Amino acid sequence: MTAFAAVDLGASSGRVIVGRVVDEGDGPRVLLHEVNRFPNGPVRVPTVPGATAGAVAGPTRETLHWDVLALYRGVLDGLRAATREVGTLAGVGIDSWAVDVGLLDADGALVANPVHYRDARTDGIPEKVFATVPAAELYARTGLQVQPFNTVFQLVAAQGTAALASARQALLVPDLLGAWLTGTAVAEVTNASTTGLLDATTRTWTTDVAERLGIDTGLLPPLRAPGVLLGHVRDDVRADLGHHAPLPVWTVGSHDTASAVVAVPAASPEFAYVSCGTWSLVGLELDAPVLTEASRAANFTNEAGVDGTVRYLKNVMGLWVLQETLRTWNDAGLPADPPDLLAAAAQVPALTTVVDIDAPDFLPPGDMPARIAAAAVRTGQTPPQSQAEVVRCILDSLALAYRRAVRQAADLSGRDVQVVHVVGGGVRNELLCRLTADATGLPVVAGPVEGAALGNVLVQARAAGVLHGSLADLRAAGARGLDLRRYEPGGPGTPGTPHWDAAESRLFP
Ligand code: ADP
Ligand code: LRH
Repeated sequence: MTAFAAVDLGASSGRVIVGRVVDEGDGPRVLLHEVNRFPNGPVRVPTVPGATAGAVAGPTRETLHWDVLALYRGVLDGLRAATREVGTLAGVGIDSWAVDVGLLDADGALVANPVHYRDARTDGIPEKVFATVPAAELYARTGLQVQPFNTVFQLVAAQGTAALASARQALLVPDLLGAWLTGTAVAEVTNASTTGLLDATTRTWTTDVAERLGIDTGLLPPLRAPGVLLGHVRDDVRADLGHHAPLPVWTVGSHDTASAVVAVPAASPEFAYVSCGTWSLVGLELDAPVLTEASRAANFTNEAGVDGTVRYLKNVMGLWVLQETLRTWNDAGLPADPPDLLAAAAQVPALTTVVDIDAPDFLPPGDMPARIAAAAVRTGQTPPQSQAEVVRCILDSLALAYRRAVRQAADLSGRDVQVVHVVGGGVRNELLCRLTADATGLPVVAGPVEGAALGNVLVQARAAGVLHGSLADLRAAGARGLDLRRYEPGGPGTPGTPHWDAAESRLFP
């Protein structure tokens, strides 16, 4: 038995999970055990006018940040617990949400808490960037979807700030934590592919694009593939963890979605996936990027996967909308118990109200029920009235968006899709899984819940020489330990695929 620690930082919680690779004669499999979970989310922090002595007080601004030090503490606590549990770990791997960076100054110190990708500082920035580097040119090079939060837009938005002026290196969140553990600063390539500054074909930095945009290319660290040794945990940290043997840190698919896709328990290549957590990432695994104009118009992204694969996918707004709805109700003193609300939503007639869940209105934190009502009115529908109707509207709208994304991905790439795999926390939402099967007209296989952690462990285990072979071999090892659930179109409480055709043509004429 060999054990690894997977650090997986999602937008709503961080976790440290021990993955044991065991083989009882029927082939290797991975057993996951969570040893620490800690909350994560945006923190709104104001600037203080006149923070510099003698400065003219400017208007107060508020910025959404991540509390990265609390996350680091959660990681260290988790690694300590993992060490207590298994004695000696064969490695640590770190993955997190994409795009956001911590800036380090010339002393290597963190300049400020990383800004959260839902902050409004990038409003209007994509248009400004496209005036210098046209959108079509950027897509042809990077293959990346346009989201206001792409790192390239964040760095342009930060131009002129004191923080960026003092920065010498920009580290994506998993790379920042990896650097704190080992002292080695790199950019792991799957996550680097979400910056908008990585060439989708050569997988090298597009330094020429950065220079045209006035971005200091010195900020960009050396690139590393997933599945290599980053370094060893520094002695002082290791002593603090109580880990006596040298502790390697392996690069993994450090973009959580890249790790989640590794863990998709697909038996054949004709699969689509929904990596279903705070976001829903819906798409296909390809051998080469799709850089066509039609793909750009549909805003599909070509992110780097493990073993040179391409994650050809669309960002669907995801369970974030439900999370923020529950938070809004909770703050207002209304009932906000997820199991009760999901049970009530299952009784609401399907497709009564559907909204374009990917509309930019749903990106920032806030009152989602009010935004849903406004979206319903804009499209000539009656807003959902009861809490159950609001929840049902969110789930129907998500399933409709999954259906569109799966079909578009298949059309744009010329690939056939026979099954949809759902991985991530959304696996626990049975109603959403049923609706997804019905909307797509395809069987859904749900599991694993901790997809990113499983993919993280699989890649570490191969790097450490404990597992061997191709991505398909890793998937087979990952699948062996799983309890998967299958949903067919036309399941209980679903309207039948033709009703989704009608709803789609109504909402997206
Ligand atoms: P992330 O990694 O982005 O933080 P997760 O993969 O942990 O997200 O998924 C979180 C989501 O999973 C929650 O927003 C919630 O909607 C869903 N979820 C988690 N547990 C349950 C449950 N028991 N029933 C229904 N949904 C659940
Ligand atoms: C999901 C995710 C997604 C990105 C978003 C910023 O956690 O990494 O793939 O687009 O966060």
